[in-house]
Amino acid sequence: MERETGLIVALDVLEQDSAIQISSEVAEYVDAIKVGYPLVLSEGIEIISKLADYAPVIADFKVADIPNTDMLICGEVFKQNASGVIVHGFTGEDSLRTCVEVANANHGDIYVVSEMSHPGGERFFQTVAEEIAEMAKLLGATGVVAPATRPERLNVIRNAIGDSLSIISPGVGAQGGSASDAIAAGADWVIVGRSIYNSDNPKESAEKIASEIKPYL
Ligand code: NUP
Repeated sequence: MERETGLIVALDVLEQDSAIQISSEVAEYVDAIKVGYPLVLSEGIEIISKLADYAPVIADFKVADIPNTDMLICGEVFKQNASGVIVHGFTGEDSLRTCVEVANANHGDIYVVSEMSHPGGERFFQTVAEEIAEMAKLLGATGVVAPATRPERLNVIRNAIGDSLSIISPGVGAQGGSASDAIAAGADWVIVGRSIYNSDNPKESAEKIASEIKPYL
């Protein structure tokens, strides 16, 4: 994924019309569109290839299964023209290795969750976040997901992996994190959902966040 704006929009809306409308409005201010279970369960997996007309699509399925099942899931996602998939790392090396292999075969990206952004993410993830991030690096993942809600933790994760992996960072706006603080702490992209898709003017909101982070890129 090319970094131009440093912004990824998370489209957790439930209707295709709204997803397409918002995508067309914000396309010039985002480097990717992230979709997850809410939209895909509501409108079907084909929504991924439809949105790929507007920007690269990252499928946030937090894949977390045995290698064979992970292979099947990632294969279906890349068939839809997704550019990347978000997976979990706590399933261990064999599962993650399989996801990376499927991504490589499809010229796609794998992003591994290191520490989740919500308050509950502190309890279990914090003890293993760096180890998961290091494993992601060792196995050739594209990047990791780290919390904009805790820039100091994001920075610890950045230091653990160095500069060769990307960090994509959710938790900006609705969850309380700041876009520019996250980029300054080491994120390459921030992921923003509700603050864009629930705003009165998604285009203006995306433009505002893109201009806030521009000096930090
Ligand atoms: O740790 C994570 N936190 C998080 O919010 C990992 C994620 N993948 N996400 C996702 O990012 C979450 O599921 C949602 O799609 C998006 C953040 O949305 P919002 O809080 O900006 O609305």
